[in-house]
Amino acid sequence: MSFPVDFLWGGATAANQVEGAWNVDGRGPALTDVTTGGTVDAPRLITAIDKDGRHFTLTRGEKLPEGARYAVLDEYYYPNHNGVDEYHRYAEDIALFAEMGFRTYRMSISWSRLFPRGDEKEPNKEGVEHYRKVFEELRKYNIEPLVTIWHFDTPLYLEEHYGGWNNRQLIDFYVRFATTCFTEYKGLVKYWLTFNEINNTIMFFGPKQDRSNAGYTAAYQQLHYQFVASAKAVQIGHAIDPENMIGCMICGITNYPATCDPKDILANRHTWEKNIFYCGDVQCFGAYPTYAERLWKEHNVELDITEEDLVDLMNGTVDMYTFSYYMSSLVTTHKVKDMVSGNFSSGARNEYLTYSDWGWALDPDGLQYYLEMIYDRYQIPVMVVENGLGAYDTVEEDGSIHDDYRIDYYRKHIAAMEKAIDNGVDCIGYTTWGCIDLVSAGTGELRKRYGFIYVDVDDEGKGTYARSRKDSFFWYRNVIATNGEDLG
Ligand code: BGP
Repeated sequence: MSFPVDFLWGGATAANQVEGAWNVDGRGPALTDVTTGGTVDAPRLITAIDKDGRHFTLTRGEKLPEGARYAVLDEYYYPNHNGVDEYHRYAEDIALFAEMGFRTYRMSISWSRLFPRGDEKEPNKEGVEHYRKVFEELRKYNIEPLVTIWHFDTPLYLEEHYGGWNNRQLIDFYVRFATTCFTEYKGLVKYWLTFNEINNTIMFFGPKQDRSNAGYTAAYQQLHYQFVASAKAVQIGHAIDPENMIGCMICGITNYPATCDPKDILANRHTWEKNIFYCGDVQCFGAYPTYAERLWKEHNVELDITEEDLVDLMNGTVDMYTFSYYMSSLVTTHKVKDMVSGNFSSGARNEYLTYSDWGWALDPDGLQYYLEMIYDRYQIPVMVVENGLGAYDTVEEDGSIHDDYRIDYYRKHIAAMEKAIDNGVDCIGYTTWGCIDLVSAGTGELRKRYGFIYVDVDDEGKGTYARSRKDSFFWYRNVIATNGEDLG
C-alpha cells in the first residue's frame, strides 16, 4: 500500500473565498472586499475613489494614485462579501467534510477578522472566538486543522496607510497576528502555513505592473519582508509549541522546455529558479541561493536586507514544504504560434496535453515530476495542499450533479502522487482545492466550481446557498475510506 496509514486526506479553502460576512463581528476590509467579479477573459477590477470624489477602477498590481482611496461602490457586486456564507454555516460544512472522512481541513484565518486595521495592539475578541469554535468543531470529528496564516488578505488599512508589503513595518504587524494565532489556538492547531503561494509576487509579475527596475525592486523587496515575517513566525511558533509543524506554501507550476534547443533548456532552468526555487530555497535552506544575485542584477535590484534579517532567515526554516499544483507550463526562447491564455496561465500550448475551460494545462505527470524534484532538493516532508479542477457543473432535475470530469482529474492526480510516494517521496498529505464551491481567486466567479459539495449561488450572489453532494463527493469518500487504494 503506497499511502502511509496516517496520510492526511482532506480539502482546502481560504477565508476570503468562503466565509462571506465581510463586515460582520468587527471584521475590517481586505483588498478582496473592493474587488469585483471577472471572467476567464475579463479581469477582476479594484474599485476606488479619487481625490475629487470620482469613481474609478484599477487592475491587480496597479498602484493606487496619490490622494485616492479604495472604496466599496454601489454600482458593483463584490463576490467575496458573501463568499459561500461559510462564516455562518461552518458547522454544516464540517459535518459534510467529516462524512467524506476528511482527516485534515486546510483553511485560513482572515487577518482583518483578528486585526481589523492590522496595526492594533490587541486582537478583536469576536474574531478570535470565531476560529476557536471552528477548530473545536473540526476536533469533534478528529479532523486536523491545517491553517494558512496569510492567504492573500492583508488588511486594506495596511495597504492604504502603510503601503502594504513595501513597508518593513508589515513584518511586525504580521508577527503579532501570527503570534496571536499560535497562542490562542495552541493545542487546537499544530499544522501551519505562513504565506500562501508566496512566489506569486515574482511569478505573476503582471503586464500592468511597473516593469521598470524600480518595479522589480519593489517586488523582490516585498518578498524579502515576507520571508523575514515567515521566518520570525516559524521561530515564535516553535517556541510557543514545539509540536507545531510549520510549512512554506509555493504555487507549484511544473515548467518544461518547449524544444530541445539548449537555449530553451537553460531558460527553463532559470524559470524554475526564479519562479519556484527562489522562495523555496530561502524558506527551506534559510539563505538566499547563489542565483539570487543574478536575478537581482538583471534589474539592478538593491534590497534592504539587514544582518539581523539574515539571522532570522537561517533560524526560521520551515518544517515542511507545501505547494499548490494545477498545471504545467512550457518555456521557450522561440517565437510561439499557438499561445494559451486564461487567468493565471499563458505561454506556448503543449500539444500533448488538454486544457481546462480556463486554459489551465491538465497534467498529472507534472505533479509526480514536481513532487520528486522538490523532495530531492529539500528532503523534508511535503504536502500537496491544493489541487483541483475548476469546471462548469450542471445540476440535473433531480438535484444530482454528475461531475465525472472532476473524478477523472482527481483519479489521475492521486495516482501520480502515489507513484511519487512509491519512488520515495515523503508526502504526508493531500488537500484538494475548493472541497466546497467557493469564489475563484483569479476570476471572482462562482461558476468556476471546484467542490465535492455544490453551493446553490451564482456569480451575482443569488441563490439559496444550500449545500448538496456531487458524484465526486461519494467517490472521494471511498478514496479516503480505502486510503487511496480504490481510485474507482
Ligand atoms: C491558488 C490560490 C487559491 C485558489 C486557486 C484556484 O492560486 O491559492 O486561493 O483560488 O489558486 O484559482 P482560481 O480560484 O483562480 O481558480
